[in-house]
Amino acid sequence: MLGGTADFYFFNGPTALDVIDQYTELVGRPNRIPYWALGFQNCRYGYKSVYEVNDVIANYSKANIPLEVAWTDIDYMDRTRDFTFDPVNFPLSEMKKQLEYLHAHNQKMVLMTNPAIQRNSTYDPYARGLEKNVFVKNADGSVFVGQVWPGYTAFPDWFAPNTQSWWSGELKRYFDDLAIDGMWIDMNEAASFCTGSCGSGIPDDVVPQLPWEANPPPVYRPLDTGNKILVPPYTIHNPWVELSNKTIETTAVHANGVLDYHVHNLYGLMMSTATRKFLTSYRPNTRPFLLSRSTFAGSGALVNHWTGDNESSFRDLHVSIASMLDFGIFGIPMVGADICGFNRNATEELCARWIEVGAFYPFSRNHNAIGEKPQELYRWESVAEASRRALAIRYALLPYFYTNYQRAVENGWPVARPLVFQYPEIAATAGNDKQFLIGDGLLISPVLTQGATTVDAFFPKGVWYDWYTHKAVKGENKEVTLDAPLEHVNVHVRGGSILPAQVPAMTTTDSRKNDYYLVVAVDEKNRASGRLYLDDGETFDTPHRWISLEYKNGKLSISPDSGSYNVAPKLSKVVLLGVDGVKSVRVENSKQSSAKISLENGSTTVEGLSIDLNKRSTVSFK
Ligand code: MIG
Repeated sequence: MLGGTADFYFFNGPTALDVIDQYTELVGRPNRIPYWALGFQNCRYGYKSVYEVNDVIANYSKANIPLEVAWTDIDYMDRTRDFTFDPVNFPLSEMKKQLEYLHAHNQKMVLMTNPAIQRNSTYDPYARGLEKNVFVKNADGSVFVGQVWPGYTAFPDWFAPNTQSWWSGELKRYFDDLAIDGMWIDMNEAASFCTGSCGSGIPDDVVPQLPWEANPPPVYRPLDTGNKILVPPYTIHNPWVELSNKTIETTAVHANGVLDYHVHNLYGLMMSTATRKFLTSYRPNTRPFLLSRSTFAGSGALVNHWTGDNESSFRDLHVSIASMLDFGIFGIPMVGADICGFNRNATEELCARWIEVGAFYPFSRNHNAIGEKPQELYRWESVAEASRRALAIRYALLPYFYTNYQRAVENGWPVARPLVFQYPEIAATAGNDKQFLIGDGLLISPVLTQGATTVDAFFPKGVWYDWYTHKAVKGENKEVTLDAPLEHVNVHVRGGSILPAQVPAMTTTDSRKNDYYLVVAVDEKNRASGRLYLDDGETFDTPHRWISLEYKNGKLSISPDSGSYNVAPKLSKVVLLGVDGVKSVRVENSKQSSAKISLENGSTTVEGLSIDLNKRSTVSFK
């Protein structure tokens, strides 16, 4: 922000979650995501062909690692132009086959789209855009020229009256070609390779050779310091010297003469609005999935976010936690960093440690830069094993993630939360950026340093149960050293919470068909509670149902509200953490004779139940 008039809003809480609730009430609640968006996703920049991506898809399944979404970066485009397909390496016919294959296996496809449009009169999206007068201009009325992947480019001006219909028209043609499941919008700051304008008077069809090599990094211009729009008196301490470096210039002009200077930061938000508008009109009752790099206050209502080009380093693995938590505060809870890191080569150890964190990012996607060593999760045995284990927890807890996401949609409450939200009175939690909670019941304590095989994890007061062993850790507001061999991530359930789960499968669609189970973790008073939210996970006007879960005095009450969504799979298992010595189980008034009870490390697992979740029921444990 460079100055101007600011309106301030104060949110009085009193809790952190209240503040986010109040803030998102103002700027817009997070968008509803399709259920599949919670699955694990794979991407990279630099896949050479559709066939290579086919192999990647097959290799995930061979390695028994769940893959929900196959992403392709700008590589699929013909000379990196939007809405086109490389006829040799990514021919449309083969992309269609890939999409069919994915859909037949309950998997999805997401592709990238950039805002910058190649200036080439034979490129129809540009020609149609010129005709409809949709591009950002220079002060003299000519089209503002930047440079992105396809060479010299024009930028859609989202303020111009015809831009929405033009953009929707281009996207419709593209979707009619290939009915992809979601969109990835990038470079929408908007990024450009020039320092501000690439120059005026460049004729339309001059196509510089394709990126980087032919176009060395921009030379700094002599600054016209007298021009307060180009060189404002209060700058943002841009380390690259000039404010308009590598972006649309502040002197560029939008519709009605609005200077870019005043609206620069809205570019990604407005592109998000226009793109979402298309998606909801193209598929009216389907929740779109949209991922954007540039966001602004209110973006969460439209899009989801990844944290941009990080580096394959332990430092950036660590930083990713704070970034994720920040975006929860900003009202964009569906967020994650590039798993295993984008720039630079990931090592086996780093990648294993990263999926152990990334399996719990609300948005969980491995992404790599062009030219870096492959880092798909099956590339190393230890990474594959770490992935299978961590993703098995994620997939088991999909109902819990989804329930928490619905809390975000209704109240803004982030899915991934810092410990301090839950324990504001414990000062030591305030600076903790090494652990995080999913909802209020699951604590992730990952390894973030190279070579470590233990982790010092902070446990707030209360009782915590190890996900795997069920053993209790007594929280004493101090750190406890936990074993953390390479393929293992420490995950604890907070005593007092009930986590709804489902037997995990290889896709979210298949997981949704499996039996439910509950992880009931009792507190010192032998009590626990939780909720489960259910709907079809796809449409806007779906019926839904909230189910309250409560455990006390040895009784588990399952109380669905009057919602009309009916869930088919039954509740077949209850895991009681911190409850020992159970000898018999009774469901309502009928004897559940087939129930099998097993005891381990102070926990009780009851299997063989068949409880209808659409009806109120109680289960008593004696
Ligand atoms: O690096 O499209 O942040 O995720 O792979 C410049 C290529 C352009 C930046 C994105 C990154 C993506 C890449 N893009």
